[in-house]
This record gives sequence, C-alpha cells and structure tokens, in this order.
Amino acid sequence: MIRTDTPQTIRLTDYRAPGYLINHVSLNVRLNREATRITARLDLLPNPASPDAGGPLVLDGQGLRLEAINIDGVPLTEDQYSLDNEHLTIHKLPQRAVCIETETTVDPSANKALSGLYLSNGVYCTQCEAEGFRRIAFFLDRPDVLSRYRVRLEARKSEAPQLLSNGNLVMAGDIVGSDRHFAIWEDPHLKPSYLFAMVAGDLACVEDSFTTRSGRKVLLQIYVEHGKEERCGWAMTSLKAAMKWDEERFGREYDLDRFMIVAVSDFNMGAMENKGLNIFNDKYVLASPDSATDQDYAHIESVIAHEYFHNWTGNRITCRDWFQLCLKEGLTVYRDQEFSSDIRSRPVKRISDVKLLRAQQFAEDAGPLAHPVRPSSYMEINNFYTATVYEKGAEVVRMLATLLGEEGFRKAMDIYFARHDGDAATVEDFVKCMEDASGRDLSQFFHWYEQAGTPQVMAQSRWLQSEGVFELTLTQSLAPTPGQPTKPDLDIPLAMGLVGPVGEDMPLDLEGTGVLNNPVIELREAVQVFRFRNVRQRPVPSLNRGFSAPVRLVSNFSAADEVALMGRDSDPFNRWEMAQNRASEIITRAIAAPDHAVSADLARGYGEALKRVLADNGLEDAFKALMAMLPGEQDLARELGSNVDPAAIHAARDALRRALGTQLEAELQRIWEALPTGGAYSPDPASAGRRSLGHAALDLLIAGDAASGAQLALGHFHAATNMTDKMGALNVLARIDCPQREEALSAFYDSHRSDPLLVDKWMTLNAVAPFEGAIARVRELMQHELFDITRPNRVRALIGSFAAMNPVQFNAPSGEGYELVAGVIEKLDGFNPQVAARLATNYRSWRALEPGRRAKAHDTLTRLRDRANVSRDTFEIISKSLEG
Ligand code: 0A1
Ligand code: ZN
Repeated sequence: MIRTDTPQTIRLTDYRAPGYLINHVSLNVRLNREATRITARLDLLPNPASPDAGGPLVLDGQGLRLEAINIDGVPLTEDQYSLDNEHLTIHKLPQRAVCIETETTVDPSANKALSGLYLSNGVYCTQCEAEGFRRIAFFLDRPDVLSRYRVRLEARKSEAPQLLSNGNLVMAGDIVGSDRHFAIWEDPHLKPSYLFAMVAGDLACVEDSFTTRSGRKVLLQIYVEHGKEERCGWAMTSLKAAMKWDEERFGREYDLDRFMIVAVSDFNMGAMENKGLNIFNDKYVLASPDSATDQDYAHIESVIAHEYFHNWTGNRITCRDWFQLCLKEGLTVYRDQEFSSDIRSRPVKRISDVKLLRAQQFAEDAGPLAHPVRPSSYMEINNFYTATVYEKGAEVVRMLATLLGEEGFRKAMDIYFARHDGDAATVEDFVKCMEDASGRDLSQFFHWYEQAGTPQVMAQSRWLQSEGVFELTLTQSLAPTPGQPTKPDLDIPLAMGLVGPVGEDMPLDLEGTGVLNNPVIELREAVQVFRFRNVRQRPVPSLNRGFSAPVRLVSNFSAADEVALMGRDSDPFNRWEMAQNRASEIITRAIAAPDHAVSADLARGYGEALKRVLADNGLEDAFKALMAMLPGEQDLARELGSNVDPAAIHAARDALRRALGTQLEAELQRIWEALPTGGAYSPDPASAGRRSLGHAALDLLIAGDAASGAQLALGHFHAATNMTDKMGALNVLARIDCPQREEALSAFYDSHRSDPLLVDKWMTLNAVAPFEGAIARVRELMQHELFDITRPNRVRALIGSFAAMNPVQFNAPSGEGYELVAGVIEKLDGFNPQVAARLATNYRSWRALEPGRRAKAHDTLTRLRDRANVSRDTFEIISKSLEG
C-alpha cells in the first residue's frame, strides 16, 4: 500500500507570532511506570502583538490521555473544545489572563520513541527538543513561547530516590502515610518548553563546585548509574574548564546556583542542554583509561562544553522558530570548537573539524538532502539536526569572525548578548549585531545562510616576473541543489599567503588596497583578479589557509608546488591539505588504472615528502598522525562525483597504503617502537598525539606487510594497558581478514561483555570489515543476545557503523547491504522514527553510484518509501533522496 497522506511541508515564510502567551507553568507530575499523571496549570493570556489573539486556542499534544480540563476552575463541557491526534482546540477563550488546567496520563514504559517522558534502564527521563514537551502536557510547544516553570515531582521513594528538574530545589519531603516522596523545583529563568526536563531514579551523584568570577559558588552534580561514579572525573574536569573558558573568552557567567548533568543509556542524540539539567547519552560522560579512548575523552570534553555553552547561546537567547536552529547550534558548535582549540592544539583541532565537515556536511550538500544552513521548509524538524545546520552553521560563524577580526567579533557578540538576552531571536538579529559592531554591510554574506551546496572556487595564478606582480584569478560557482536552480555570488573570505623559497610568508601588497595586515582577501564577484605587487621571487600561493571558507578549491597549481607547501607552509592546515590533495590525485589515477595499480613514481614522490614530515622534530605527533592518514574512501567517492565503484576506490586507496607501508617501513618501524606501552595513562594532548601517531604508523605497516603487521597488532592488543592502545590495535585488525582479528575480537568480547559502551565498540569493530562475510556477520549479530533494536546506541554501533563506515560492504553489488539496513529501518520506524530516519540518510549518495548499484539502491529506497505507515520522519528522508 502506498502512503496517501503526504506529510505537510512547514515553511519559514508562514511564521506567525503565537496568538496566546503562557507566562507561568505549574506542573504536578505523579510518576508511575505505566500511568504517569500530570496536572498542568498554564497562566495564559492573549498576545497583544498577534493578530491571532482572540482566536481559538490550539494546544499541541501527542499520545496524551486527557482526564480533565478546566478554565479558572470551571470544567469545560465537551462542546467547548475538540481533540485530535495532535491538538487540543479550545474554541473560545475570554480575552483576559486565564488559568487553564489539564490533567493527562501517559505511559512512560511504552515510550520507545525516546521523545517526551520515557524510561532508560529504569530511570525516568525526558527529551523535549524539538517537539517532545507535547508528549508530556498540552501546550504551545514552540520556542517563541517563554514561560516560568514550577514543577512538583512525586514518585515511590524506593523507585526514584532522586527527583530532579530545572532550576532550584525549593522544597522536598515525604508524603506521610505512603511510600512516596516529592520535590518542588522552580526555574527563575524564562524558557521555551523544549528546554524543560525532569529526571527521577536511583542514581549515584558526584559533586564538585565552581566559583564564578563574580564570586558565586555553583554546585556541580553529575548523576550516573551506581558503580559508574569513578568514570565521571573527566566530565567534571571538562565542565569546570568550559565554565572558566566562557567567562574568559566571551565574558559569560553561569546564572543558577546549581548545574546538573544526568547520564542515561538510551538517548536519541548526543546530549541535551535543558536549563540547569543537561541530559547526556552516557557515552559522552563516562570515561576511564580502561574503557575510553583518547578520542572518547576529546569528544566528552567537547560535548560537555557544547551543552554548557548553550546556556547563553540557546537558552538565554533562544530561537524564534525551528528554522533558526543554526542560530543556537552553529554558534554553539563554533564556541565548542574554539574551546577545544584553545585548550588543545589549534591546527590539529581544525584539521579534525574539517575532516568531519567534509565527510558529513560536504556529502550532505552534494546530494538530494542538501539544504541551506537555515532551511526554508521542512516536513519533520527532527530531520534538520544535520551537519549542515551544525557544522556548516559553525563555519558561517567562523567566517564572520574572520571578517570582523577577533576584537570585532567579540564586540559583536557582546552586543548580541546585551541586546537579545531573554529573546527568541532570528538569524537576522544575530547578523545585525555583526553589522552594527563592524559597520559592514553583510547582506551579500547573508546568502551563506540561504544557499545550499558547497561553493567551488577556481584559482589560477601567474607570476609576471618583469612587473614583479603575482596575479591571482578567482572564479566562484555554486551548482544547483534541490529547489535552488540558480545562486547569487557569495562573499567568500580567503585567508592566504605567498610562500617564498624557504617557507617565509612574503608581504601581501594588494593593488588598490596596499599591504594587508590581516592576510585575508574577499571574493565577492563571480570572477575577480587580485594583483600583488613587489613580488620579486616566484611565490607558491597558499590559499584558504586554516580552511577560512567552506569551499571546494580547485587550482592550476602544480604537483611540485603542492609538495613544496606540504613540506613548508607556515599554515599547518594547508600542509595537511596539500598532502590530501596529492594523495587524492594519486588514488584517483589508480582507480582508473588496470587492476587499480598505483603509479610507482607518484607514490615514491609522495612517500619522500611524507618521510620528511615524519622526520621533522618541530612538528606535533598528532599533526604527523593526521599527515600519515590518507583521505577516506567516502571523500574520494565524493571527489569522483559520479559512476562510483566503492570497491575500486577501496582497492586503489589500499594500493597507495601498501606502497607507503613498504617504502617507509624503516621510519614507520621507528615510530612504532617509540610508542610507549604500559605505564600510567594520561589523556593529555601530547600523550594522545604519541598514541595516534603510533597507530597511524601501525596502519601503514600492516598495509605494507599484512602477516607481520597483524602479529604486531595482536601483540599490541594483548599488551595494552588502556583502551586507546587496545582500540588502536583492533581498528587495524578489524579491517583485515586474518586469524589474529578473530582472536583479538573474541578476547575483547570476553573481557568487556558486561560493559554496554564496550559492547558497542565491539559491535562496530565487527561491522566495519571491508571483506566478504561482513554482511553475514552483521546479520548474525542482530540475533546476538546483546543486540537490542530499542537501544539507539546499539543500533548505531552495529547498523549505523556498517552503513556509514563500511562503504564496500554496504554497497555490495548484490544489493544485500542495502537490504540489510532497510530491514532495520522498517522495524525501527514503527517505534523510533527519529533514529530510523537518520539511518536512512546513509543512502543519500546513491545517485552517484555506478549503474548496477544505483539500480539496487533505487529499488530498496522505493520499497521503503511506499510502505504503509511509514513515519513522517523516514518518509521525508527517503522521498527527498529519491527525488533529488
Ligand atoms: N540540542 C542538542 C541536540 C539534540 C537535539 C534533539 C534531541 O532530541 C531529538 C536531542 C538533542 C545539542 O545540540 O546538543
Ligand atoms: Zn547544540
């Protein structure tokens, strides 16, 4: 049966201010697993600023059982309101302040969508962003309705010794004559319903404190399952570092007396910034040397910071509507990236962020799901928590910071905080602050928020020796994306340098401007010529340094120039970028070559350049590790753009790995042997860098000589005294078909089967094998006693990793990989559409495949779209994937 009721599209241009406002919310929540009873009293009044004031009141509500309703204490008769699946409509309201009281019941134990009130390992918790509050109470569930909340929670004492909600605890006690107790919380700050949270359960609590720069002492609490207290230290350290950094870098202090974090096992996303009560997926809280890798430590640090930073960018200043999501997300990602850059290595952080941006956002922008940083329409808002809104949104803020300079940007942020504190704001409001602080007209820049797609910048240069002029011609273009056939020119800030013979930066004396203090040029026209004067020696241009603009740069620069920059550009980002360019070119040629053989000459040249980098004592280990990693298979596929054969890409990339592994064997061996084993573990960046370099070396060694490499890796696995070393060995072993792989995987399982986060790692290791048998293994694991399709982390670990990290097997020519994932989407869609729809985005590049695979993917997608009862979430992703 084909879906008949096509979900409605919601448009930014249809925004209307709410007809009613809710000043105060008082909730009384009597928790019970199957029937939680919620009384909600809303102090409501007509919105004088809205033409809809005086009209019917339409409250959102989903899956609620309405038990009673009254206005100012008078019960409503049935003809005074109507109910459908998504709304409670009160036909007529007196045109004055009223108190509407509803009493509803919900069943948390049956909530597997993990939106609204649900149970995770017996702990009651909530998730209200974006539209989950309507599953708790009838409400104007939209971010421009800001209210003060008072929440009374009540539960059985033995079941839920802790009762938590936003703000301050004002009263708590036992209910005499019963086994129940209660707590009352008041949040003094106005907030939209999506920031509401409550948690009730039997949890352990780790406490610390932070004194703000104005001298207020803030209680910090992290709640976790009993027995996991020792794994909270890193999260607490990260939280305190984030609080301090926001004071120093942005002048932002925390504004309540208590800040709570709760870690739960079942969560649809990473974490949530509920006011004063952040709720986290426990994988972004729990860490110990023997359970978390260096990467996990770094992720925890940045997610803790991200959620904390939302207190100002998201909570104090929130979004007028969900189209403005990047207002809080892009800005907060920018802030967490800056935090990590300041406390770790800036170049290493930048390279890692750009890798992620390319892998996720560029891929999104290149396919049928492309959308602007601020979308203009959606069917299901949960589908728009995307790399474009988050990561490209952060890039747009970064470009503003580049254009305004550090001081100018800080001034603009100060204006933003002062002007909009307490507001539900728009992207226009934000950009206006940037304009007012700088005196610049940012109307052309604003297109970055509205245009989908990755711009291409073509650079051509020549050195006019006799005139002493270096001439750079830049051309911008932006290919059509769904719904946007033509595009205006963007304002593109390009940081750059002209690099002299020994790596020095020459002065940039731009004709018509003079010597640039800030080495950034702005490309604003379709084609623009920049002439630099007094260039007496032939320079090598280094463009888009630090990836100042999220564009695809193509140039007529020679391989020799790229190799030169790889060795001596003062901008570390571009050293890495040039290495990636060279490697991509070599691999791309091998893809087209018979047997995917790599050119020995090209590989040798590349290997020599890499050798010099690895031997340079002035470079950080973490940077060298990034230099030693080849571009990913999906990056290569995206560069090819059409007629993609994932198996050919894998083979060609492997051929270069093998060549490097053989050629650099001695150097790699030296690096490998220098990797310390045993000893105390510390997650600090220098130690983590040493480990990542060692593991990058292992990856190439194993490519050069699989048999001896596998033995090395197995030895490393058995000798490991921390999770980073274990996973370093397993990550390479997991990708080669050898007995050592099976031995290590089963040893890992035996030691860690009782730790869910480690079982997830194990599932992923099984799912990423690029060789025959992977599909059967994944199918087998879906029957494993530890697989549970209702737990998002487990589904992502096994199925999500298979689809996203195993391009060869997901794209098996038989179509079996597509079918496997589709089967999971179908099941999941029945109870957790958010996670199902996200899984479905893995098909987004199907049109770029070679014809055989393309046809298989098309069949699978069509079947998925045309199912009866497909959710709005999944329907939107699949139908757009098929159309675009
Ligand atoms: N605002 C959170 C992300 C988030 C979004 C939706 C969620 O549930 C559907 C949960 C979390 C953040 O940016 O961290
Ligand atoms: Zn966020």
